[in-house]
Amino acid sequence: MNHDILQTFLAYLKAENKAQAVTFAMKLIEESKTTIEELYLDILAPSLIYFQCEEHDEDICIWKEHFRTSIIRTILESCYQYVLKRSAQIKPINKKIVVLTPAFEYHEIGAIMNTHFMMLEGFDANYIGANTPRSEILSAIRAYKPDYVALSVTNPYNIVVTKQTTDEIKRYFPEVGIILGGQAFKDRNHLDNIQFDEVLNSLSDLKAFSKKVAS
Ligand code: B12
Repeated sequence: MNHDILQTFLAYLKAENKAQAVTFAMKLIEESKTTIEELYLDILAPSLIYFQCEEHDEDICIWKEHFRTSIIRTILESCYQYVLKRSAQIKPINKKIVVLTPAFEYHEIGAIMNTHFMMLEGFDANYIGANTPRSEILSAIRAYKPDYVALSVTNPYNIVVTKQTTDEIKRYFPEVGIILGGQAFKDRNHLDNIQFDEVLNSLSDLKAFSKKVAS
């Protein structure tokens, strides 16, 4: 990834210039200067993960973080049509995945990105939302009949609700596989006592999983 590209993008974000940031990112895709994977992992993710507020006033920091996230979300939604186009050209893996974040978990950018990555690997994947109550997850499984449910968890406080959610999924739908991903599982101790089938923490993990499932 060209360092100047990241710096230009960060400058638009720093100036809170949503129009220029979105236009710049979409041009990179339209002109094939980056792939979707590079855009997400080398530009969008670091622009959030390494965001540091220069203000001393915490209130200002919070709206800046919200605004930055909303810019990134707009770019992700704008990329969806390019994800569809590319995924139409690859061999489908006939497996459905429902992606979500469990109740109380508001961090959703990683979940949206990975839904797109799953589509680009050939999965029939859909992101159904953040902060999803347990009853709604069970209802989505009943209606949509996925092969897998993928839960993205960032905040370690949400490990307890993740355990309750995965216990319920396995109790009522033992045939549905559970995929876990997100910052909370970087600490493997957080997996203790949770029922799951796969933990995927990177695009290479996801690629290895798709190979395994497709074969
Ligand atoms: C944006 C943001 C928010 C936004 C989220 C908005 C949104 N719509 O998503 C808002 C403002 C809501 C928010 C709120 C809070 N946040 Co916040 N937030 C962030 C921030 C700046 C970026 C997160 C992000 O989007 N990263 C970019 C994505 C792409 O990275 P990612 O999620 O890790 O995903 C990658 C991988 O983990 C993986 N992955 C993720 N999910 C999945 C799923 C699957 C299936 C797979 C295969 C892979 C995968 O793939 C991605 C690409 O590599 C981080 C800073 C940081 N260092 O991450 C803090 C951070 C996560 N937040 C934090 C905190 C503490 C909070 C609050 C508690 C703050 C508060 N006091 O209110 C609340 C909690 C809200 C809640 N109940 O969930 C802490 C968490 C610390 C911790 N480990 O406990 C962080 C780390 C900030 C910090 N340094 O303290 N936050």
